[in-house]
Amino acid sequence: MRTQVAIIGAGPCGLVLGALLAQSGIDALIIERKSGAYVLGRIRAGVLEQGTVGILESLGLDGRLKAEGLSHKGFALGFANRSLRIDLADLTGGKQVTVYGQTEVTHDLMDARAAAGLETLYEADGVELHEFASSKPYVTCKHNGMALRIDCDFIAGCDGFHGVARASVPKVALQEFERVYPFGWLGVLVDVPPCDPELIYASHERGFALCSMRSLTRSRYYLQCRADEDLSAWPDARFYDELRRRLDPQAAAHVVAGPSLEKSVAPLRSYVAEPLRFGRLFLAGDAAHIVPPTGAKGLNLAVGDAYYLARALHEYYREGSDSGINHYSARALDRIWKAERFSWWMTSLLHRFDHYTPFETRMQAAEFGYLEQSRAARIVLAENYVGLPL
Ligand code: RFL
Ligand code: PHB
Repeated sequence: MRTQVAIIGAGPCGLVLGALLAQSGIDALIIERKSGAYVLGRIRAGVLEQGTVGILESLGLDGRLKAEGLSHKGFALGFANRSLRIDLADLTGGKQVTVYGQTEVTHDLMDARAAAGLETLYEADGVELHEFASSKPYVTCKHNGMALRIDCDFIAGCDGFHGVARASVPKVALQEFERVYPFGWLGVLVDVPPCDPELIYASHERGFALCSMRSLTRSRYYLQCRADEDLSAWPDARFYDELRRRLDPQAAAHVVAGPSLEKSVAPLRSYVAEPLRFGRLFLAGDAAHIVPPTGAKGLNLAVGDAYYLARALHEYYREGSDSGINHYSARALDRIWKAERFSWWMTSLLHRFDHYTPFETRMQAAEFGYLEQSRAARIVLAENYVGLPL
């Protein structure tokens, strides 16, 4: 087989890249290890920045997003017994975020791709990347029991943190930056109305809690937990008890308990690989970087990378210029590091760290007090949360 761009991974990054390339008339084939149903079964992010919504709009993918997505103009930060509303719209000159699940974004992208007759190879086994240091890279895999070779001009590694693309790069060519946090998030998805119309990020001496949602009838709750937490130790009743203890009394009183549709533990990690280009291979999305979910940046960064990469490839194919592909890595990394900083800061402010000394705990309290007191500090938080410009 032959294509111009072989995209590894059909998560949001690979699917958005595929859609943007199709819009530029660039031929791409997506190669995904799992089935479509499996990809849609993963419950992940829920908050879209305005820039992400804009990209989906430009692809004509905003029908269901506009109808079913929830506009959020603010959220609450809880700290001990205090609560502070971050008025995003007021602090950013009218910007907001949209609550619309990653599952739904992925669904819309998959439907549009199928309707346009664009090809995705699902359940591709043993994907391998070859010769990307040369001008004739290719990808091999097994699909429906057949060995395939896909010749291409470029390979886009959009295959997530545990994918094959980054692992194919010689170690000496790659610089890695990492912080693994000593805790995880225990998440529950449940068909009950959210306890508050807006998200609540709550810092508590027992640990962090987040009240989020997917719709007006579906809630998503998280609790800070051990990184190796045993799910079987968390029947629903224990989860809701613990959640209520970590929230202010008013929010706690509004938590409606219900049977969990999904329950999982996600580890928290900050990670960046540099650079993002190796000859004719580009890394994008979680394949290139991970943020802890506290700032709601993971999905948005993945879409941002896809946007930069699509623009670079548009310049290459449509304008005959190498400039975009030469600058992709630096351009994307500049924005990635700022999102890394924000996600690390918000994680550090709101979680309980067992190794913190009383000094560091006081630093968290001082940071929160400063946010309460200073509009400038709240503006910094708000402009990062709604998303830095693309
Ligand atoms: P994805 O979504 O991981 O998609 C990568 C795709 O590549 C496929 N793949 C391969 N395909 C072919 N060959 C191989 N060898 C392959 N190896 C992997 C995978 O099957 C998959 O379909 O990466 P992408 O597209 O870059 O998108 C990134 C976002 O998914 C991610 O940043 C966020 O979901 C992160 N994240 C969260 N972000 C938030 O903002 N809020 C959250 O609540 C939140 N929860 C989460 C998360 C990430 C999690 N992971 C990665 C374990 C919860 C979890 C559990
Ligand atoms: C979610 O709804 O899953 C969610 C929302 C905000 C975050 C992280 C996760 O910061």
